[in-house]
Amino acid sequence: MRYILHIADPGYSSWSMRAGLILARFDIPHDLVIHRIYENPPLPMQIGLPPARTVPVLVAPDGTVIRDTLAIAEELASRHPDLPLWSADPALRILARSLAAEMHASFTALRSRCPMCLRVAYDDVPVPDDLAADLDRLEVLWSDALDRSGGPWLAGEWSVADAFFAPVAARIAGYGLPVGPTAAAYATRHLQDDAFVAWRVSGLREGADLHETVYRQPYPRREWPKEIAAKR
Ligand SMILES: N[C@@H](CCC(=O)N[C@@H](CS)C(=O)NCC(=O)O)C(=O)O
Repeated sequence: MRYILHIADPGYSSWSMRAGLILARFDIPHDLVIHRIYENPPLPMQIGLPPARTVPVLVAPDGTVIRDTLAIAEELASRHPDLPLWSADPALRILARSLAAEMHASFTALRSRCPMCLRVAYDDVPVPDDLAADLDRLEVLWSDALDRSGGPWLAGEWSVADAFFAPVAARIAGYGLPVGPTAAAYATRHLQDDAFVAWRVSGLREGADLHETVYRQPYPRREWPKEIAAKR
């Protein structure tokens, strides 16, 4: 019995990546259906599961359709109580849920100014005040979580909270964003994680080079980093 996860361009769709990493990291049997965000027919028609409008969309083995990454994570946790999707420890579970919820609802400057792109990395990216504020908040959240849990992931073992911040690590890497030593080490952990690396490989292979069109950036390009150096 397998799940079907509808995603879009894995090199660019950060919400797809979050859901895909959760399924991959917890070895939940699934197949991917890959759509193209900026091709016709429009994405909702490609998905073909109205009223689903965005990706990811998960179809459970019993045919139930689940929309929105947070709802997908919660439903997977309900259907697989044996798996520590949110951590098995009650206090760390609350921590993981709080972190994922804040990521889901916030960080608008980071998300709009630095769209995820797993194909190229940039130098000399400006950091206006709203982006700097988002980076400051990351430092606070990540340091607090790693202190409480003892690491190496936000809630100790890898959890949904880490899935939600994996595309943030990709943005820090791709845009060379200035972070301190704790955030740099945590983001590097993502870059070197097998599931992250496998997702990035599919992102390099699948679909058009959107960074040459809709996501084109005016900054000089550099090689994708293997690790992130602290810049604060
Ligand atoms: N709140 C949604 C956001 C999903 C989302 O915005 N997905 C993007 C791809 S990363 C999308 O489908 N964009 C197409 C569109 O907005 O038309 C979630 O958590 O799943």
